[in-house]
Amino acid sequence: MSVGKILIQQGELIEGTRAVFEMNQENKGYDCPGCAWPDDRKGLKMDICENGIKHVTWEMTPKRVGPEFFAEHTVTELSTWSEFALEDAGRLTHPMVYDAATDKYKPISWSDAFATVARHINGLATPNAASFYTSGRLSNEGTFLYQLFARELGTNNLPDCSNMCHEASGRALAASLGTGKGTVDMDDWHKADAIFLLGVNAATNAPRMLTALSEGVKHNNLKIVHINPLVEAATGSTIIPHDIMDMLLFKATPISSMIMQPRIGGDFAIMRGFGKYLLELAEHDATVIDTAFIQKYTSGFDDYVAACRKTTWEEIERESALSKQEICKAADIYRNAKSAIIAWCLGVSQQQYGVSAIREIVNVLLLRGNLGRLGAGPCPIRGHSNVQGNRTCGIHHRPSEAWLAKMDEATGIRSPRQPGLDTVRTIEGMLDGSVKVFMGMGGNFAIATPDTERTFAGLRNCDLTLHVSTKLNRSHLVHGREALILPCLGRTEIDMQKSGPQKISVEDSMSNVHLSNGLRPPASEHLLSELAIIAGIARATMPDSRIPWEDWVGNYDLIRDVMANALTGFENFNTRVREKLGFRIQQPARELQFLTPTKLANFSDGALPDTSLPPGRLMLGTLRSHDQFNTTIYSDDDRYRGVKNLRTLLFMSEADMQALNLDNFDLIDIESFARDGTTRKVTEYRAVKYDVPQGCVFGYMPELNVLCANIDYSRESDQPAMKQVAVEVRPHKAST
Ligand SMILES: Nc1nc2c(c(=O)[nH]1)N[C@H]1C(S)=C(S)[C@@H](COP(=O)(O)OP(=O)(O)OC[C@H]3O[C@@H](n4cnc5c(=O)[nH]c(N)nc54)[C@H](O)[C@@H]3O)O[C@H]1N2
Ligand SMILES: Nc1nc2c(c(=O)[nH]1)N[C@H]1C(S)=C(S)[C@@H](COP(=O)(O)OP(=O)(O)OC[C@H]3O[C@@H](n4cnc5c(=O)[nH]c(N)nc54)[C@H](O)[C@@H]3O)O[C@H]1N2
Ligand SMILES: [Mo]
Repeated sequence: MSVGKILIQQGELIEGTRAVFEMNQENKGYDCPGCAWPDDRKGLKMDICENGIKHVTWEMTPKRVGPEFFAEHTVTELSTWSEFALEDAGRLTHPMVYDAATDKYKPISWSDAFATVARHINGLATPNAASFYTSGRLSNEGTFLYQLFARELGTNNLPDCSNMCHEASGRALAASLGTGKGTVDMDDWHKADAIFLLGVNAATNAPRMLTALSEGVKHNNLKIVHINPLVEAATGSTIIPHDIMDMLLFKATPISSMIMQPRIGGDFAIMRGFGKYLLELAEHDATVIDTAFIQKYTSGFDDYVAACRKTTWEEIERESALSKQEICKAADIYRNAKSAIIAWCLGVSQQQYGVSAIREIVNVLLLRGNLGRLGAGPCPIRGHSNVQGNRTCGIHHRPSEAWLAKMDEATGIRSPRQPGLDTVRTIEGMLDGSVKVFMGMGGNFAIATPDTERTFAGLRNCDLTLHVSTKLNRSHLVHGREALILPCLGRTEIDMQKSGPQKISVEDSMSNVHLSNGLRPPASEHLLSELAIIAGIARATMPDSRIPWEDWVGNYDLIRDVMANALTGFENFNTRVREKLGFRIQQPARELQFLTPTKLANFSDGALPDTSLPPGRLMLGTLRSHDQFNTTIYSDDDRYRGVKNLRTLLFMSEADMQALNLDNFDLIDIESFARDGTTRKVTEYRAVKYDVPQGCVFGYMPELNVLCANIDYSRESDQPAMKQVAVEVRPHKAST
């Protein structure tokens, strides 16, 4: 029913339905532009979900935002529109340039747009005064061109949405296992005896995961443990998102063995508790830990044992807000599983101690040799559909020497070695004037990032801001002295170049690379592909570039041939990506080869921090509703959480509401406290009673990014701690 409503709302009942049948097909249709969950590889003919359909039809809307639209609305007026209204206006059709005299965007030719960018970049004292952001939808081929352009220019300033997403996962896994990625694949999900899910709202953000979970329960007696301060929908039972019969009959499969509700940031403590308990048991029962595995493949075990001994149960109970008994009960499920997967998403990564928590997850896996064999291993759940491929193909502000050297050799450029700026530092750079040109390759930097007001000030302080986008969003309205909107083809559209229609490739959360093929006519004849836009800018900026940009854009196979030499794991790229299901990039850690300095898997032995707040303060976690994709808001409802028509809300425990004398839906003001002593505030939110632990409150991103101080990034990952913001809540006082 929900899907039907979306198709009707977008006026796409016929075409939308057809498009749904073209999605996620074995190398024929296009890859769903929603989340990065892998397609089921067992020949499933329709591996789709409600939210994927929303993302696709949102791109397919018949509405258009062309020169006439911009002639009618000043930027000042558009700034009063909601995020929903801006994107709902339709697809961008023409390249546009901001005209300060009229406060309107007006059309510009592609060649003039490229020349404008070139003029700004070539006028900079250093290429490091430009910063090139990516959102995780860009294809592998587009990514490769984008990083090549930035590096030929001479900068590693390649911030991306990953800096706010799974940076902590990449850092933790690299330190522990010598890989930035998870090691498991769908086979493992099907064969695991136990799966631990930490900090993910699967029913909304990776709905197709529910298929794997319910099949595991039905066929494999899978045990599932959910660890989340909020008891999310589909934690207890699920209806498989594409099983029409189950959907029609409302037939739910139970998918939970245990639900744990820790306080925010409690995952590190829970995992430490698992380790402590298992090590205690192991003193009397040799089967509890895999000593042979530990001896052969790991380093740092003794220090880890010492750290577990030193951590008291009191500390573990305080940090997790769970009892020892409950933690041991979950640890028993882990111990009794022959093979176990631990999976996590933003609830774990967007924390001050996210890296420590994820390393602790790996510690627990190593204890029982849950690595490098069927049904076992660590599994970060990635966000954007190609965010993992972006990293693989070079979006990294701190690339390794080995990666750069291989890429340089394959392309003939000489990359800069100085580390570049990430998202947090790009914002600071714009504010202090050291970053003068900002380019957004997709995404919505202005409001996806923390500290909305300071980020706005930073963007306004730039000489030039330019965005390659499909739809109008806030980042076009909060702009530099000069500003460009460059409209591009969407993933569902035919990408016609000199040598014919082109395909691009993406990498999912489990390292599978496969082709995506747009099948619909473009939204406008003036659109260019993202690759053509990058090439156009590159050529205009570097007329003497040694890269044959024009030839490459004429035939993406030529780009893939170079990528095959530049990227480990992409050998014979053009051939292998055309196989029925594409290919999986080899994962050395999965083969128990660890590219760490010790050549072993490293235990970590960090102390458990004390993250308790002074009295009166609450910990805020920002999250997504069911009806949004990051900054794209489809409606103000949050169906699974029972919310209608309200986004300015704060989910609070009954106890915290009582302490503040609040009734359900009372108006409140929320103030946040950054570590540098500054405060930030939102007013007239609504307190909504919800089953969350006392001391923890939750509300929606991107609205609450206003409260996230840029300075409060995690010192372990440099990632903004968007799920750990210290706040005070007060009844709203009407200003007099
Ligand atoms: N429909 C839809 N799908 C999406 C997206 C979308 O916006 N809409 N976004 C995509 C992107 S880019 C990403 S990164 C992913 C995000 O996927 P999620 O990580 O599921 O995203 P959030 O909505 O931020 O939810 C975080 C979850 O962590 C829980 N949590 C908060 N704090 C803690 C904690 O301290 N410990 C634990 N264990 N849990 C905690 C919250 O209750 C919530 O369930 O989804 C991707 N898929
Ligand atoms: N407080 C708080 N903040 C957060 C988070 C949080 O949990 N809490 N989560 C963070 C996370 S995990 C992420 S990933 C970021 C997301 O940050 P971003 O990736 O920057 O934001 P999106 O909302 O995904 O970007 C949406 C825009 O992308 C453009 N777009 C859509 N499709 C295409 C395409 O095919 N090509 C191009 N070029 N453009 C396209 C459209 O113009 C659309 O307006 O937000 C982060 N911000
Ligand atoms: Mo993300």
